[in-house]
Parts: sequence; structure tokens; C-alpha cells
Amino acid sequence: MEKVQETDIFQVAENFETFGKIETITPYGSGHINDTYLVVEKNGSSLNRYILQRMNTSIFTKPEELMENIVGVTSYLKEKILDQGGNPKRETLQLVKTKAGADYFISEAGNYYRMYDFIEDAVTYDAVKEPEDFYESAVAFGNFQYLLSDYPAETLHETIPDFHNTEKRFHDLEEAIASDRVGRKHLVAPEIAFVQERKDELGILLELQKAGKLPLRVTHNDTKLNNIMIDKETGRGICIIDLDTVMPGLSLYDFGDSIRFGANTGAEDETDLSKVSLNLELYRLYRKGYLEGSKGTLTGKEIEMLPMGAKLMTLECGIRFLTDYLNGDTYFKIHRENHNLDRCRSQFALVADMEKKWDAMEGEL
Ligand code: ADP
Ligand code: GN1
Ligand code: MG
Repeated sequence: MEKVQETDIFQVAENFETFGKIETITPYGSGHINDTYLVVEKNGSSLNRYILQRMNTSIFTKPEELMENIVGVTSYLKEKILDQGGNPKRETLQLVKTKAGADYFISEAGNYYRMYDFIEDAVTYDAVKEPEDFYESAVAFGNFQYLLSDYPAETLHETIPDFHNTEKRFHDLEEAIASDRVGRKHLVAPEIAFVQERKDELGILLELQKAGKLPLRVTHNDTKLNNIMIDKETGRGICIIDLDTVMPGLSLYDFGDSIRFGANTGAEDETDLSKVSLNLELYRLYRKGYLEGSKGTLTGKEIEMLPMGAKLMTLECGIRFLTDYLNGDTYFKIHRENHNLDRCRSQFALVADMEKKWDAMEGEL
């Protein structure tokens, strides 16, 4: 669906069941997919905050199904958290219903919106500041997967089919190269060659899954550091957010994507590639936290394949950025010229560094 700008975002927000008078609505966060806003309202002398999101329906083409997943997962987590004596208001996302009692709102312009309670006194990071935060995020992502281990996976819709099918991502790249829609192919010969050289590795995890050697689990699939809220006071990973891609998947996808983003000494879009490398200390720390958080549920094979999870998620993400660059930047939000190419190069530099450090990564077994 083509993006149609909302003329009045206040009018949209007013359709949700909040309690006071909305004062301000401002763009928020640094996600690449949804349009996120912070809504502040006054209720007597107190200020209430909410997150309002316009879902990206070009990417999530079945928003009804997506919201069914989110309602299912958040209500399930709420029960689990209550059972464990936790506080679901801070430990899981809570949807705010519309005044009509629905879980989302469709505007006149045809945009789909949802609203969440704002999780107060917690932050998201775009880069690891303290190793301890990264460790805590690992425990929380491991625990998230553990909490969902009995979730009826068959009720989950696949919001993006083949999301982490790395071979399929490679075919999408080949298609983008062949059509060269915006004439950028000649600019990326080294990047294309980088992928070609690693073509045989792309299916390793899928093969193991098909052979029944890696279990399918309910996973988050987008475990970068800014998709977890860290409690300001305790430093604990308090709440996993961005649940759009919760689907059956491999634990290695979750582990790998966190390493890709958080254990990179450079940013995801770093242009000075000398700054990009794998921080082995952070790799070890995350691994420890993830194993701890998933409470012994990972099989021997999963643990053995953790380095491959990290490498393939990084390579796959680079492939996706490159594909989007070749397609004219239609998927990921970009904030500057060549942004997707910069992102791709940072991912590939990280893959190359992982290859250099492979023995050390495997030595962690
Ligand atoms: P995207 O899919 O575009 O990445 P996210 O759901 O991750 O969107 O939201 C973008 C950012 O908004 C997050 O990184 C986080 O900083 C903030 N955010 C999202 N939901 C909440 C919430 N319930 N409370 C506080 N901050 C939130
Ligand atoms: C997107 O939504 P966000 O910004 O957390 C993307 C992930 C990529 C990531 C790269 C639905 O995540 O798959 O790994 O960007 N999400 C989707 O930063 O495609
Ligand atoms: Mg996000």
C-alpha cells in the first residue's frame, strides 16, 4: 500500500481510549520500519505518555493478522509474568484499545495505527554503553524465548514469510541485481562478490532445521538492542518490544541478530570500516546471558551453531541492505544518501572480522 500522510495525527490519537487531553505528539525512536510517535497527555496534574505507531503496511501486508499475533503474545506474556510474580505493566507491551473497543485504528487515509502504554523509567540504546546492559539484554531475550516455549506456535501468523530464510534473501538479491532498477549495480561489484564467495554457507541452518537437528521455536526475530527496554534504575532488561516479527524461527536467529547489532564495535551504518569489528568480550557476555536466560533449553546443536547464527544473521542483514540499495531504498527507512550501502558495508566488514575470529568464537563452546 502506498503511504498516505495523515493530515491530523491528533485526530488519530484521539480515537484511542486515553484519559486526558493530548498535549503533544512527536516522532520518536530510531526504528527502520514503523512510524513511531510519543503522545503526551495531561490528566489533571499528571502527564501520561503513550507510544502511537503507524504500522508499515507495505511490509506487513496483513496488519489484522499481525495484530492478532501481538494481542495473543502480549496477553500470554501477561499471564506468565503474573504467575512469576512480575509486573506486566513494565514487563510486556500493553495495547491501548480504541474508543470503539478495537486493538487498532484504521484512519480515513487508510493507515493502520496502534497505541501502547509508554514504559516509563526505561531506555533503549542504539549502541552498547555498558557491557552489563548487553548482558542483561541477553538474559531478557533468552527469557523471552523461554517464556514463549509453550506458546501455541500454530496460532501465530507468519507476518513476513521466509523472514530469515537466508537463501531466499540471496535469491531476492539476485533478482535485484538482474533487474538493476535504479542503475546502481555497477557501484556494488565488490559487495556482490562478497556474497557470492559465501553462497554455499547460506543454507546451513535451514538444512539443519529440515533434517530435524535444530528445533523450531517461537522467536522474536528482530533482537537488536533498541528493541529491548532497559530499566533505568536496575539496569535490567525489562521489556521486549517490537513484536511484529514474533514467529516460529530458530533460537540462532535471535542470538545472531543481537550479536550483529550489539557486539559490533562500530554502528550498523558506520562508514569508517576500520571501526567495525566483533567485540569478542561482548560476544562472550551475550552468549553467557542468553544461555542463562533461556534456562538450559538450548540443545547441544543449537549451542554448537551459535557462531554460525551470528555470522549468518549479519551476512543476511547485509544482503537485505544491499538488495534494498539496488531496489532504490524502498524497504528500510534511510536518512542519507547511500545509507543502505553504508549499512551493507558495515555488516560485511563485521562478517569478515567474524571469519578472522572464528576459532575464538567457536572456542567458546
Ligand atoms: P520499529 O519497528 O520501527 O523499530 P519499535 O516498535 O521498535 O519500531 O519502536 C521504535 C522505538 O520506540 C523503540 O526503539 C523504543 O525506543 C520506542 N518504544 C516503542 N514502544 C515503546 C513503549 N511501549 N514504551 C517506551 N518506548 C517505546
Ligand atoms: C528492521 O524494525 P527494526 O528497525 O527494529 C528490520 C530487521 C533488521 C533491522 C536492521 C521487520 O528492524 O529485520 O534486522 O531493521 N525489521 C523488519 O536494523 O524488517
Ligand atoms: Mg524496533
